[in-house]
Amino acid sequence: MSDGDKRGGNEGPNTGVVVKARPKTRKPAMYKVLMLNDDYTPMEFVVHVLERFFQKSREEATRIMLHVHRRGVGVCGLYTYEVAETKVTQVMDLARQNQHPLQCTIEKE
Ligand code: TYC
Repeated sequence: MSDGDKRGGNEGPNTGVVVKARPKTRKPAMYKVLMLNDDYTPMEFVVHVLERFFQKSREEATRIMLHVHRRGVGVCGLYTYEVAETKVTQVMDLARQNQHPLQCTIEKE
């Protein structure tokens, strides 16, 4: 038997313990969807948009809309990039169809 060859023990590199491989993963980057104030879009339309595309209750939607109205900008939600992009497109499409100048943007968290 060679020097490093210790048979019969239960220590060393081959003790039958299985350790699952745990490849490193990364949390996806998150993006805020921001709503911008303007002087023309009706308040009710903004509340509707927040309910329809951001799953807000009427109370929460109203709170966010009033925040944007008073402060100029507000957060609608936090999403992965593709979801955030889709929300912005949906909001801007509906606003345009209704001839409202409502603007929405994305900001990295
Ligand atoms: N400022 C608009 C008004 O007085 C209401 C409004 C709120 C518009 C939020 C856009 O993102 C907005 N009719």
